[in-house]
Amino acid sequence: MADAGMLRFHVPEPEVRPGGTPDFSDVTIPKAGSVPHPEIDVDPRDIRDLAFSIIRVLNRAGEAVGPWAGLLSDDELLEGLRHMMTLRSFDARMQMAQRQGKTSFYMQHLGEEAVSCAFRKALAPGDMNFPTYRQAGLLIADGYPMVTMMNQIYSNEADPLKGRQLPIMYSSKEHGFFSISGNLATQYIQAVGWAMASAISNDSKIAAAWIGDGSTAESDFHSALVFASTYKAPVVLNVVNNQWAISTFQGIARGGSGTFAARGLGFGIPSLRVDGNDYLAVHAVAKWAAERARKNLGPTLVEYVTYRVGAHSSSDDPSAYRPKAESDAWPLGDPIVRLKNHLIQRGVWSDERHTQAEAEILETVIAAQREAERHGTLHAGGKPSTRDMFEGVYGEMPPHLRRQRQQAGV
Ligand SMILES: Cc1ncc(C[n+]2csc(CCOP(=O)(O)OP(=O)(O)O)c2C)c(N)n1
Ligand SMILES: [Mg+2]
Repeated sequence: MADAGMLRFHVPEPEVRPGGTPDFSDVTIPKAGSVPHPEIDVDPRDIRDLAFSIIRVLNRAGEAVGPWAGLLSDDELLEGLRHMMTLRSFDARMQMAQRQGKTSFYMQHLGEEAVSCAFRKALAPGDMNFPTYRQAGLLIADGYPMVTMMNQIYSNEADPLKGRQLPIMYSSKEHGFFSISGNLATQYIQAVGWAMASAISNDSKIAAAWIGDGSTAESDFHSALVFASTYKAPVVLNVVNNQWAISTFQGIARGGSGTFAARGLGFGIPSLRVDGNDYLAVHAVAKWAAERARKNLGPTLVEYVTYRVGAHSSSDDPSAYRPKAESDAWPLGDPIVRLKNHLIQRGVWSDERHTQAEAEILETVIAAQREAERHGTLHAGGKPSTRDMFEGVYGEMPPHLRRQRQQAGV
C-alpha cells in the first residue's frame, strides 16, 4: 500500500555480478532417473511437470539410471565421447587460430558439447537441422570433414562457401545442416516451414529447429510455435539454455514463465527440460521427440539446461558481466567428464585411455589444420576468386551486377 500511486519499473537482475560468489542455489536439480518417461502419444496436459523439471540419466556416481537410460551401446557411447572430445579440441585450436589472426572470428562450444553431438545421433539421414552457430557438434558427429570446416573458417581457396559466409557459419545439405544465418530465430520459422513442406509432400523427413535462450525473445520464435502447433509440423523445437545471451542473463528473455520449456505449454506442445550436460539424457529425449515427429504426433519443445563456459565469441570478455569462477559452480558438471566417468564405471574406459585419446584427437585436429592452412588463411595464401562473389545468388544475373562484375574485371 505504501507504493500506491508510484509505479516502479522492474528489470530482472542475475544473482551475482563480477566480484561476487557464484550462486546457483535457485537451480533445482532433480535426482537422476527420477523423471518419468511417458509414451510418445501422451496428452501434453498430462506431462506439464516435465516443462519444470530436468530429465537426467547420469547420477553423481557415473551410473546410468531411470526410465530414460539404456538406449546406447558401449560402442555408441565411446563414439559419442570421441565426438565431444573432438569438438572441444577443434574449438581450442580454432580459438587459438583466431588469436593468431588466421581468421577474423570464432565461437566455441565449451561445456555445451553434449547438446549437438548427442542430438545428431537421434536423427536419420535426410532429416534437416536449422542450427545456430553453437551446434557444430551436429557436423562433427555426422562425420563432416574437419578440414572443410576449417577451410570455411579461414575463408580460403577451398572454402565450400567461397568466403561469402561469416567464419563458423557452415552449410551442408548432405549432412542435414541448413546454412547458418546470423539473424537469430529465423531458424525456427524456417525449420517449421521445412517440416510442414515435408508433411505436405508425404515425405518421411523431419526437421530440427535450434535457438538460444536469449533469442527466444524474438517474435520469430513465437510465430514458429503457432504454425508448429496448428499444423502439427514434424519438428523438434530445441532451446539451448546456456544461461547467457552475450552479457544478458537468461532471466531477461525467459520473462515470468519460470522455464523456457514452459513456453510450449500455452501452444499445447509437449515440452520437456533435459540436463544438457548429460550425453545419455540429451540423446534419449531427442530420440523421443524425433519419434513423435516421425509418427505424425507433431512438434516437441526441448529445453537443454546447460552453461556457456567460454566467452560468447572471440569478440567477447565475460569477466565484465559475470564472476570468473561461475562455470566451476555450475551444478550439472562437465559433459565430457561425466560421460568419461560413466564409461569408466561401465568398465570400457580408463584415465589412461582417455589421456591417450586426447593426444590422438589433438594430433588429428592439428593434421586437419595443417591441410586447411595449405589452402590459405584469412591474410595468407589462397583465396576464393573475386568472381565467386557474383555467383550463386541469382539464377540469372541482373544487369547491375553484370556491370559491376565487368567493372571489377572478373
Ligand atoms: C535477430 C538478431 N538480434 C541480435 C543479434 C546479435 N546477437 C548475436 S548472438 C546474440 C546472443 C544470443 O544469445 P542466445 O540466444 O542465448 O544464444 P547463445 O549465444 O547463448 O548460444 C545476439 C543478441 C543477432 N545475431 N540476431
Ligand atoms: Mg544463451
